[in-house]
Amino acid sequence: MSELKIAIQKNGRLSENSKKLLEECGIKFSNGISVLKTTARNFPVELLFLRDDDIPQYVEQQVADIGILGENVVFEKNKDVTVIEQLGFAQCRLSLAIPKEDKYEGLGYFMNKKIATSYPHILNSFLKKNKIIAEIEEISGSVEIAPGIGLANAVCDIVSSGSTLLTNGLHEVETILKSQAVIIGNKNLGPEKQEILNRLLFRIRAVKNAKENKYILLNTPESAITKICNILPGMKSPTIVPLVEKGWVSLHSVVKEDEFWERIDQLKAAGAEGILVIPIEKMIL
Ligand code: PRT
Ligand code: ZN
Repeated sequence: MSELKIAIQKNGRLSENSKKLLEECGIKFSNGISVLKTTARNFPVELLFLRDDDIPQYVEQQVADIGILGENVVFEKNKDVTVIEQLGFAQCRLSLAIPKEDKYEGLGYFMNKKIATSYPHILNSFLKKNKIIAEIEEISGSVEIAPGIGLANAVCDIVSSGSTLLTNGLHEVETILKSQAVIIGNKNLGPEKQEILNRLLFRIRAVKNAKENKYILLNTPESAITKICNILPGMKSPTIVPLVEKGWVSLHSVVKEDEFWERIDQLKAAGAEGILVIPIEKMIL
């Protein structure tokens, strides 16, 4: 039986989270001596360790069947691959930044300027779309120092906290794209590999759903049940278990992580007591 070949970043910001995600899906890897690839012990996948920049090309050429990398690199490389799933980690943005003492009144600032970047393709499309004529200076690393050493007037670079720009005397003026880690795939996977991929995606979604939700338990007087159920729609509808104390119940449900604090305030106001919030390990919808 063939294996699904998964390309992940060998060494960098995506490596740990990519491996962790597969491990959370219950996939165990043998610690082979090869630094290039390893096979899973309990699932038909093989891991290839590559530079992130090479992953789109290798997936296009089916050296790997799928790959995990940042959307920024997927768009920049512009290869014939499909984006299959967003993974939620390695969130960042590709932005334009200029010296902090410069006044900024819109994209016209960049007219006839020189912009340093490692993303010439994305930047070029962005400038074209906005009818800005500017020179693109392609550099492979330390883009943020370019204005300081007189190589360019501005930069187009990846930003996360913003502190790199700040320490280099730059300020962010435009966001070109928002990015996160994604799974890309070859467009011609055969039925056997597609079946393995479907099983893998089922597990990945269960892990993702679990992270995005919390299990919540609370005590409430029976009279407040309807009100509380409206605040907590849950997956289907909440579970209600009677308490020994008459007129009271324990109510169990699932709440989305990003709505969590807002819902808690509403629950307290509705009369809920003894609220417990528990992480969910896997969630199958
Ligand atoms: O060796 P290889 O080519 O595989 O790795 P790489 O050096 O090209 O990439 P790596 O490991 O640095 O990043 C991999 C991916 O992580 C990127 O393609 C993005 O999708 C994502 N990511 C998330 C980031 C950042 N956050 C990030 N902050 N990639 C880079 N940065 C850098 C940025 O270039 C800048 O220098 O961090 C600095 C900005 O960070 P803040 O927090 O100071 O704003
Ligand atoms: Zn890279």
